[in-house]
Amino acid sequence: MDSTKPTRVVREALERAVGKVADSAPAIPGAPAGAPPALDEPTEPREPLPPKPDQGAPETRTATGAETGAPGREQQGAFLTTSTGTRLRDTDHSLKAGARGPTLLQDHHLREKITHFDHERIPERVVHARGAGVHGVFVGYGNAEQVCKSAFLREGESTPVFVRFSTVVGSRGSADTVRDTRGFATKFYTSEGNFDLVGNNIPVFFIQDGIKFPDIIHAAKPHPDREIPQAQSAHDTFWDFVSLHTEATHHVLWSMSDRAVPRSYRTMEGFGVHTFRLVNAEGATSLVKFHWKPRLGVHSLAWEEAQLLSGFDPDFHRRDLFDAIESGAFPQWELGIQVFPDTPEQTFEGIDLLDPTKIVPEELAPVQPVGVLTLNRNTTNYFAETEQVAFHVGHLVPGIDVTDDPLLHARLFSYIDTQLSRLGGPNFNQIPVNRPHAPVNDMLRDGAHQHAVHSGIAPYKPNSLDGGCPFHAGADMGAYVEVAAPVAAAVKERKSPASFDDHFSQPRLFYRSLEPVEREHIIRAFTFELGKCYEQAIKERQLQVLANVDTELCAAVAEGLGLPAPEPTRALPEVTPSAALSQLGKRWPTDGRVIGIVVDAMDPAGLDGVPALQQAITEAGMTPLVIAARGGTLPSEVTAQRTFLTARSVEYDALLLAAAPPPAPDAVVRRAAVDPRVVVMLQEAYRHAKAIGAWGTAATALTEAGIGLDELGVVVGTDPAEVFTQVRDLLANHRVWERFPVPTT
Ligand code: HDE
Repeated sequence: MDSTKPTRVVREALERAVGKVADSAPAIPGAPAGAPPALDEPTEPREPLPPKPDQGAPETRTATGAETGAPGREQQGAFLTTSTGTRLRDTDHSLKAGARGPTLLQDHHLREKITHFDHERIPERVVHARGAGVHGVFVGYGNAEQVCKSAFLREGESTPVFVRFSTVVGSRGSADTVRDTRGFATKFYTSEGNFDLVGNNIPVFFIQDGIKFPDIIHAAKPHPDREIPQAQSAHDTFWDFVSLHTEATHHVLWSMSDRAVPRSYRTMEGFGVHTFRLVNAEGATSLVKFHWKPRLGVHSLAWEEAQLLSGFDPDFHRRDLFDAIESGAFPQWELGIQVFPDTPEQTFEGIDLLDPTKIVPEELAPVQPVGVLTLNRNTTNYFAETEQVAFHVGHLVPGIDVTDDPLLHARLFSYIDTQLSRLGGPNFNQIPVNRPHAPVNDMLRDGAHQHAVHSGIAPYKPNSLDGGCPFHAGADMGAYVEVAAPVAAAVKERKSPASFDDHFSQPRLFYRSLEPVEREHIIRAFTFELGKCYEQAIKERQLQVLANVDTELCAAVAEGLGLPAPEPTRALPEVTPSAALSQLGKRWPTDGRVIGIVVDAMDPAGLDGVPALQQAITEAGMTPLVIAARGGTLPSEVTAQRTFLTARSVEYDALLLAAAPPPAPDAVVRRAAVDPRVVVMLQEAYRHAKAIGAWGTAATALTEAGIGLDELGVVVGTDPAEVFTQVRDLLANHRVWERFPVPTT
């Protein structure tokens, strides 16, 4: 298959689709409204303010997919009304029998307002409850035609998409940066109907058969008696289950790796996990695995950073995504496929393609890019879009079919079923964010929240009363036709194939493919999580699992736990490491990174060079945030975005010091040369292996923090622009990796 990069046609389609937002991007993203508010409450009636330039809503379609151009039920008009459009004079006081009298049942406005409020919440997703959604566009490269006939993959074809990223275990209000798998669900509104690719940022899953899903989720969720801990796998029930259920081991290794604490949604890979079956125009089939490859590379947080962020900024990932889009740093991923011949045994190089706990190393089957996704519009309303979006692995289009992966089959049932209770009925596909852009003519009728006013009297087939409409389409007219895949003669039984029995060789492959520093992070993650368990039997059982993965890993975790390391109970296989699994060793674009600049509000001379530095950072596609002892406008017209009270190093990818500010009046420790919060920021940034730059007298702050001026990743100079250039260069490696301690063996 030809894997050429985007052609001119693709670039043009992309520019058409993304251009409009880029033009109006503000310098510092994150302001809450489209216009700054007046100091006093406005009194003149006016139309509602439009959304901010980075925001968009689902395209205006009817419930049957036709383009309308008409506004939906948005806020409109200058005056407050009831839900049926009657203007209101007062929404601040209930109707009472006198100012000090009882409230009257007659007050229909009060009752409508409170009743609606009482029902504002819908059940959160049973898994993946916490998420962030944005709009974008997908442009096909055209090179997938040999294997897939889907229209959205054609050269230059531009398809609107909605993507929802999520954590799995936590409740809707939990923190973004917990150690967890991330969901990466994409709805393509293609001309042939909606295609949902409902994937994760980890390429394998805990279970091989969907019937085990309630078990793994019940084990990972908080303990049912006290409902603790929230959004964590570091507790007894999780480790109890996975230590007994060894098919989870591969996913567990990924969960204990840096992959489970992404730096950003923008720096995550995505995976379809299951093997899918593609069909080309001639009807030939191939088996494939889907991959999303981020243009910015795959990067993670340091574990301590992730923990601190859970407190300092629980919205870190969604804020990062929205701010990057608002500032015009649109994240991009290439959609890639690994292609395997569709053979009767459905294996590739001895790997069972129906086993969702296995990957196929990229060295054996390269990932071939077939199109590019650009996320370019934030939502206008979280509930209407992100909360109500309903994904379903059964939303397929011609050219894409499922395989007999038993995990996928349970999902084919589950996703429609869950929407019924979450979205209150069977008409969830009529909600604006779920509406297809292809015409809908489905003969499904009535039900709660029916939006369509269907005409005709014969919603059944065959009929003559509606002229026989709607008619079946043939495959040549774009109909979805399931592949006539053979099913091997079999008996009915509750059983997995013998090829699903190997639970240890791929976890070992993953561990052995990583660099020493990445392996050290896995060791620490296991030690942390098992260290949080109360039951020694569970720790010992999990150590036995680790012994069967890797002796060094097991020994290091056992040492951390203060327990003896067990011997493996089976031979450890030879594995060929896959370099593609490591995050290290490459250099990446730095778009959308955040640079903190520490200044001294009392030192006008030191502030002189800051505006030019801010401009250089912005021009480099990054966001500069000035940190000072107090907020507001400082000398040299510099505005402080953060103060020592609100800032913490975890928010920044790199720190620049324009000054070594003395303790501010609100510092607890006053007898020091440098404000203690600046010292903490520097020490944390250093510990998290971040680049740090300083010029002039600011270098004294480094000394105060115990950081040597000649240490790796510390840039000391005289010219701010020159220091920034070197720091930016370091950022292309993501971190100063050499600073992390590594295992000695
Ligand atoms: Fe899901 N999963 N899942 N899942 N899943 C849901 O659907 C389920 C699985 C994934 O942003 C639910 O609408 C079962 C694998 C994502 O809205 C629910 C099984 C993968 C999202 C559900 C799996 C995923 C979900 C919850 C085992 C990676 C978030 C609410 C057979 C390939 C989608 C909802 C969004 C959501 C069931 C396994 C990914 C309950 C039964 C494997 C990204 O239907």
